[in-house]
This record gives sequence, C-alpha cells and structure tokens, in this order.
Amino acid sequence: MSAAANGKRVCRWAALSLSTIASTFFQDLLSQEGAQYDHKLVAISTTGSDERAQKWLGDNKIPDAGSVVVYHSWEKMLKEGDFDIVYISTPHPLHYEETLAAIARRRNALVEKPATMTAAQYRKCIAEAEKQKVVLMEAMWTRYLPATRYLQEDLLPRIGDVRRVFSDFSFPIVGPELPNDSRFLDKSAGAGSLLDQGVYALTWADVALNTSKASKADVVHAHTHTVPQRPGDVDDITTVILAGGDATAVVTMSMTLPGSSKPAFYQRLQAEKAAPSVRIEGSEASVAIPFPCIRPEELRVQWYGRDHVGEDGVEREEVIRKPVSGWGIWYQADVIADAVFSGKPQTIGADESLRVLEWMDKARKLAGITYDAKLEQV
Ligand SMILES: *[C@@H]1O[C@H](CO)[C@@H](O)[C@H](O)[C@H]1NC(C)=O
Ligand SMILES: CC(=O)N[C@H]1CO[C@H](CO)[C@@H](O)[C@@H]1O
Repeated sequence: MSAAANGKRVCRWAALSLSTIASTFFQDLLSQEGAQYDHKLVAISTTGSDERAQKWLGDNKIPDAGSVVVYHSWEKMLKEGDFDIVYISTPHPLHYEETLAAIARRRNALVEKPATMTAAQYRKCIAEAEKQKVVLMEAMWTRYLPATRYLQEDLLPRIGDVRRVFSDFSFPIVGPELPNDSRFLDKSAGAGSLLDQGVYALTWADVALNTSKASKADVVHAHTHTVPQRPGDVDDITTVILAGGDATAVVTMSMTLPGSSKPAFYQRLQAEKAAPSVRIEGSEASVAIPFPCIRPEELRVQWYGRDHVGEDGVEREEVIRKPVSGWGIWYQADVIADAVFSGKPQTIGADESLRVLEWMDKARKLAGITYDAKLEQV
C-alpha cells in the first residue's frame, strides 16, 4: 500500500477514454483536497496519437503527467496496466463490452451513467463482477453529494409519506449551433434525452420514492416528442409517469427546452432557473431542489404538517445548504475507493442503478424510443 506525503492512501486511476466527461472528471478528482484518498491518474488509453494524449494531459493539468502511461489500446491497458480502478466514459452503447472486459481482467470499474443500454446488460455486468470479486459502480455522482445524502438520511424520514414527486432535468443542448453530426444527435452513440438526461431525473424519482410506502413505483406512462428539424428521430421532450403505493412521480426531460443554448456547456448548467428541478411532496413537508438537480447544494423545505406550522397555521420555511467543493464528482470516487481498499468487493448502488435502468427500458417501450437491436444485445 502506498501513501502520499499528505498521509492519504493513494488511489490509482486509469482512464479508458479521453472524453469530455473524462476531462471534467479528472480535473475535479485530482484537485480536491477534501477527498479522503490521494487520487492519481496513472494510465490512459486513446485511439488518438501520442501528441493528442500529451495535449490532453496538459490541457487538463494532470499532475505528474510525465509518469502517466499512455496505451493505444484499451484492451492492452486492461491487461497490462498497474492501477486500482478503471474509469469508463465512452458513449454508453460501448459500456457493456468494455465493462465486461474490465471485469474479466479482474479490474475494479467505475462506469459512466447510464451504465449500459438496458437493465439486462447491467444485470449481467453485476453477476460477472460478483463472480470475479471486483468492485463495480455506476458513476451516478449526484447520489453521493452531501445534499442528496442529507435528504435521504435525515430529511426524507421526517417529511411524512411521499405522495407526489416532480422531477425535471431539462437542459438546452440542441441549439442552432449544434452540428447535425453531434454525439447528442447520434443514436448509434446512444443519443436521446431519456438516456442522457432522464437518467438523472429518474434517479431523483428513485431517491424520493425510496420510502416504505412508495417504493414499488413503476412506469405507467411515457411519451416523447423528437428533436424538431434534425435527423435521427432523437427523443427530446420526454415525460415519464410513475405510480406505486400511494405515490406518483412526473418525470420530465428535454434537450431543447428551456433556456439559451448559446453559453458554454458548464455555464448553461449553472444558469438560474425560475422553477426548481425537483419537488418532493410529503404529508408533512415539501422539498424543492433548484436547477441543476445533477449537483444539488440547497434543499428548500416548506413544512405544513400540523406539528410544524406556526400558531397562525402558516407554513414554515427552511433552507438547508450543503455546499459542494469543486464539481463534486469526486465524492463518488472516495466511495468506490473505500470499497476497493476494504478488501470486500461489492457492486455499489446496484439495486438503485437497476431500478432506474428498468424504468428507462419500460419508458422506451411505452414512448416508442428505439435503438439498433445490436446495442441492446446481452
Ligand atoms: C440538419 O439536418 C436537417 C434534416 O434533418 C436539415 O434540414 C438541416 O439543414 C441540417 N442542418 C445542418 C446545420 O446541417
Ligand atoms: C424503504 C425502501 O424502499 N428502502 C430501500 C431504499 O433503497 C435501498 C437500496 O436499493 C434498499 O435496500 C431499501 O430497502
């Protein structure tokens, strides 16, 4: 076991692709002092040139870039590399094959969301990870942020029965500037608002409905409008309705509405929106989470249960702040590192990931959202 000068245990990462999300992930992961581990990037694989690899390392200010081993084949990296966890962030139709290959090489893997195209594919990955005794986790980083954890562990148990949830993750990705050959319009790369954005909105429904009474919620309706005036029949304005126990969730997503698509990606993601992203309505209180629900820092609670209101019967407001340092993508990295170094291999969040993947499968059927069958093979 190795320890850095700061006394923290070193966790060595390999990047299976140099995607945009890999840039954000590693910039965040390698710069956060709040992390319990000393996370280091030690290997990358790319189909591009050595120059491109060096430029990527430089552009992303990767520490000790000179000692990062560059592979030009991800299979070779999985076979020969010396690292603790591989991070898989290719377009989602590739995850299944890459994740299975990583597990077969007895690698611990953090795979971007959605982990696979279908629940059946992820079930297979989970079974293989258990067989090989490795750690597998879907990179649903939002679940591991302080505000989400507080909501689940502290607040949800106090707001009474959750009866209704509104969950939206809409975000203007497709504007006039986006070329037709963008990944976001390419169904062979898994494009579509349900898989790209709905995975977050449905995760919030899952967080909110994970209470004893509401927990059997399932998709009862789904509908989509495809992206107008663009090729490919890509789902855009999609609505999914869940019902179960005595609770209902209305889950919405869009890659054209609302807002301006012109500012830089991360500026758009931090825009002020008039309405919250998520609203959880319980019998005692409601909780509103501002946009963007992918990175919550604030929970706005309105208490209206009889024991909570003032003498005049008026609702009581409470704002809970749980600030995130950096992007907050690194919180999940500490969670998977804990599992890797505990010597107790496990599939982290497997039930949660599977519930959301199953909802997406069903929503796709009901809304008529289809992909080439070969992307869904098990
Ligand atoms: C994109 O494709 C549509 C057809 O689906 C076409 O009408 C439009 O001109 C194309 N836009 C660009 C920028 O190529
Ligand atoms: C009350 C309830 O449904 N709790 C569930 C929340 O999710 C975890 C993980 O999937 C389950 O183990 C709980 O049973």
